Amino acid sequence: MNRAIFIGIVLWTAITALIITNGFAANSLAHGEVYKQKTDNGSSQTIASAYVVPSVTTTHDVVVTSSDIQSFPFFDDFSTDKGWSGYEPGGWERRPAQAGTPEPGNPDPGEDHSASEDNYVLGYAIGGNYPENLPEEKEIISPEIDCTGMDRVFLKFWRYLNVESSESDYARIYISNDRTNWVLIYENPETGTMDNQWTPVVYDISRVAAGEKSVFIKFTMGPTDSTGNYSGWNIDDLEVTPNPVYPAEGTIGSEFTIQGSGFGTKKGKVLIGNTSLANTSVTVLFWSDRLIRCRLTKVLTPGVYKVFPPGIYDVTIVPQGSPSTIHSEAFVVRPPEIYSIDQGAGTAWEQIAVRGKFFGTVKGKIYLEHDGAEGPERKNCKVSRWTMDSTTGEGEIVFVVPRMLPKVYDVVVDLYGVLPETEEAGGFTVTPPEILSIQPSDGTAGDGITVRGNFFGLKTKNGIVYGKVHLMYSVNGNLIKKKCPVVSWTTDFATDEGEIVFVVPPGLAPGVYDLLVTNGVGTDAVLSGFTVKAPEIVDVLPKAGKAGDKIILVGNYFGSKKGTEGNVSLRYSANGTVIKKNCSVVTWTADPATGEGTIEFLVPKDLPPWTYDLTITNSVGSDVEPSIFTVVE
Ligand SMILES: [Ca+2]
Ligand SMILES: [Ca+2]
Ligand SMILES: [Ca+2]
Repeated sequence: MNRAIFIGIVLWTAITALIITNGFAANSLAHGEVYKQKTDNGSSQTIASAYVVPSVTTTHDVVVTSSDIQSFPFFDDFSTDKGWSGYEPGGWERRPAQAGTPEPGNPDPGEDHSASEDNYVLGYAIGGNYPENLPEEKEIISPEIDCTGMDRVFLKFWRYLNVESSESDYARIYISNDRTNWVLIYENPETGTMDNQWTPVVYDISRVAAGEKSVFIKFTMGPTDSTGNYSGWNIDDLEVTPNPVYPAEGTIGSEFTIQGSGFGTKKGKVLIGNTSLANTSVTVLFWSDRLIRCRLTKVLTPGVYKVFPPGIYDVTIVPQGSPSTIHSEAFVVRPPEIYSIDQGAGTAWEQIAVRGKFFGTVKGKIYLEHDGAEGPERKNCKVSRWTMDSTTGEGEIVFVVPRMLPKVYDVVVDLYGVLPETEEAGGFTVTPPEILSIQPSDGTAGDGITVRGNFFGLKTKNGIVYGKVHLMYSVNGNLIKKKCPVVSWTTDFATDEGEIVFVVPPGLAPGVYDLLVTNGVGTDAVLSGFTVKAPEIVDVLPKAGKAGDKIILVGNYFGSKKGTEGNVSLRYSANGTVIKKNCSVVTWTADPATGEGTIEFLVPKDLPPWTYDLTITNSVGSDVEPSIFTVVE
């Protein structure tokens, strides 16, 4: 491509000369001289013209952009300034795409068309709306483009345009050979224009541009009326090219158009081929004398497709009854590109979305892979969604995380098995559960305990229970795990936040335990995370009563149910005499959040009047309050 663009610093070092440095060369220019730079094909091009220098000797940092003639084909992704004129702050701008506010119409996009680091686009009021009451057309004009020797010329670009009906506001495109007389090639229609994605457009501008030494493109915004200001033009990846195919890149399932004339009215064939793939016909969706629409597919047998490996292809048009036309290197088959993985981490059976381009319209394979001792190890992931927009190439794959070891994995997209794979290194981390809180962190048998955290995933899959909660303790150096009944196990897969409610099992001695949460991937443990408590008596009301009276016992860690081991008894022992009677329990309740409990019991019959010890027992242990209750007659 014989194109040379210069951005550098101009140093005013003398009254009538300037020096341009760009890291490669330093040239001193006198007034009236031009700075030329050798291009890839060896020819010289004008990079900058010296002009009358004011009589100052100060140093200025100035960005100089070329004002030379742009060679053909012309391509601009707006990452550098190629010499468009008409910029003004808040009007026509070249800067990173910036999402705007929604109303009315769709806001400006937050990203440029092809994923690039600079994110630059050409747009009107980038990140905002065009103003109301613009009195005239606001213009941005391309550099001069030399189309000498081209008998067909196409203007192609990606558009994100929002503009009110042309009864109110205007967006137009013009072409010129002299920058004075302009030919209108586009005006927004009477229905409002509301792009909500980057949209490819192509115009055959041959009638103005074919064979011409000077071609200029002009976009305009306005005039606008007094109400309804939309977000206006956003333009990216603009080309002036003889290639009639557009978009000129894609993959299996991509649709493209071919513009021209003399195709005939009867449907012919379109072939794709190169040195590695013999000419192969693709699906023709529409055929007219001036426009053909195709899809890059060839069905070999139902469900089996011809593979077009990534590469540059010739496109051959075969009309019925007239000679074929070959457009050399007119279409590029692209490998898949991964832009983002919606969650960088997750646990078994989560659905993860991968966004990108050129995934194809037929389901391929996606793997999680890492370097094992014997080389790469990978697991094929179940695919629940595999889509691609056949025009823009934008796509989404949703896969299910397999049960695999917690690790950082590469995400590998494999289209049709035979094409080169696309990999996002370290793109996904398979993650075991993470416990963030245990509420409450102590309790007794039967209490419901809530564990909150991340990556709990699913409790049960295909009838197999993977989700488990244990309390663990050590006896003589041996770790013993007691399984806890799980009441509920929930995960919000959008955020990976989850909640588990388990019940403290019976049969554990009072003490401090480690809490373990396990799922299909692994286990998280909170050491000393939970304390099992025996009941504690706080008070007895009233402290005296006769047989049959209802007495209230207040305390902690009674447990929410009496169960088979729950017991309240009155006891007296002195001089070898032991009197002990179990009391009939009327109610046994506990607040699991606070551990506070209340028991109502009846004073037993046949107890001699005396002052007794009171004992409460549950499956964890007992508490005794000496000489607290007096039986009276
Ligand atoms: Ca761009
Ligand atoms: Ca308006
Ligand atoms: Ca805008």
